[in-house]
Amino acid sequence: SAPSAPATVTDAQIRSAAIDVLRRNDLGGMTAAAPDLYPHQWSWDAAFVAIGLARIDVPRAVTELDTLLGAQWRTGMIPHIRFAAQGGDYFPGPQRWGRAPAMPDGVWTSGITQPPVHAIALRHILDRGRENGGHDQQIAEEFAAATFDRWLAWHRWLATARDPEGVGLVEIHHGWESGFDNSPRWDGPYSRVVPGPVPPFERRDTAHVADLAERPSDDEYRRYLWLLEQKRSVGYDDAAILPIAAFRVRDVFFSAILAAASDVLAGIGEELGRLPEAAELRALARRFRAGVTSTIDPITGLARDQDVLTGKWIAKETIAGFAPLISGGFPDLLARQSRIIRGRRWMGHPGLAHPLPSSTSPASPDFRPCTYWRGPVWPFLMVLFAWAATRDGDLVLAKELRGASLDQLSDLTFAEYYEPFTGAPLGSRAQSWTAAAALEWLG
Ligand code: 9YW
Repeated sequence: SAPSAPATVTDAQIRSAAIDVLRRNDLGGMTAAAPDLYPHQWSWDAAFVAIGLARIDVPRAVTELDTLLGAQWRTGMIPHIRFAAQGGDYFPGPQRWGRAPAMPDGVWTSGITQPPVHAIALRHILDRGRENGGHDQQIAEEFAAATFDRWLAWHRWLATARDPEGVGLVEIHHGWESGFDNSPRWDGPYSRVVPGPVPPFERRDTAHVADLAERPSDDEYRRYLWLLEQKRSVGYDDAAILPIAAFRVRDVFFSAILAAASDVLAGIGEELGRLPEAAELRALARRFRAGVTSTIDPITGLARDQDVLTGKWIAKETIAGFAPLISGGFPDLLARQSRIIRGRRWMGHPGLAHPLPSSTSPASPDFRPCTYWRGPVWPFLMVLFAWAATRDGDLVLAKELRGASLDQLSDLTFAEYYEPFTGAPLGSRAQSWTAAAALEWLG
């Protein structure tokens, strides 16, 4: 497959192709994460989609987040999937997840969560609305004021239900909650999951991709489904799952996002005059930033996850190791991480088609160039890293990420993920958050 597009592709062509992808994936009030593979709204995808939409249509960006909020559980949790009413073909679908007491009436969702990037998207919407002024500004500001308490409830739920001991790290109960489904980070914890009986299943993802080596194996899938059954067996109750969960991992990257997003939401709270809540969010940001910092491996300089069930650190060489670049932290830590990510095990690896950090280091024994979260480059993550780098004044890193990512996206496939060495598009094509990334880069 062709790694790079002809040099004649212009920014205007990238923009119009990206807009086209988002239009085609628009199901009404929500954007399908991908046209065939993921025909529903995914939580963290929706946030990145909103960032991209805010560049072209502020009211539509607001709608994206509003629809997602319609799926928020009574506990405050935002579920990882809001199923489209028209029921696109996806497994595990709404029947497999079932209903839970905390699920909103009349809405079908999954029963697990995903990283809380939403406040960052809300900030982007506000900024774009204010740049445009007029109706866009009014809609964005009204939305922020009207929904502040719901985002606050979301952050509070994560800080309590998912950090019951107050260590400053969010625990996840399923690899899917991380958004890094089959990352080598989860190999150890999954290897200790002994799946109980799982109702028969037929996967759908494998029908949509050409090469099965790009997807998780059936054995991995059985464990994924067992964790779902465990959650379902307790009605998705946050306390009842803790003593029985076969997978409990403190996810450092998720925690870093919570830290960053809590600071952003605090800033919005301050603008709204919600000072006690803003102070609470600042304290959350500090707590989770400190949690992230506490995981650093002194030898490698990378952040680590922790398996709650064994108490052990998980030290895999994945992009999640750069969690401090997302959460922010001490200047010397950020400078060290910026050096590492631009070094030869990452962006500076000599074999890369584009100098971008891959999901797993090409220098790691766990690296698989075509397999999902075990190696390929995920464009939406580049936007998150560049946003955080800009926040922390690392403009060189932000600029390098933007340039290389735009080169990659000029193949106009807007693939779900890319082979790092050849630059070949992999997984789904016309993936919404990839198109959104292009729009954000183009400004
Ligand atoms: C799945 C939708 C989702 C992303 C995840 C990614 C993948 C597969 O696709 O998950 O079936 O949920 O790992 O981060 O949100 O794009």
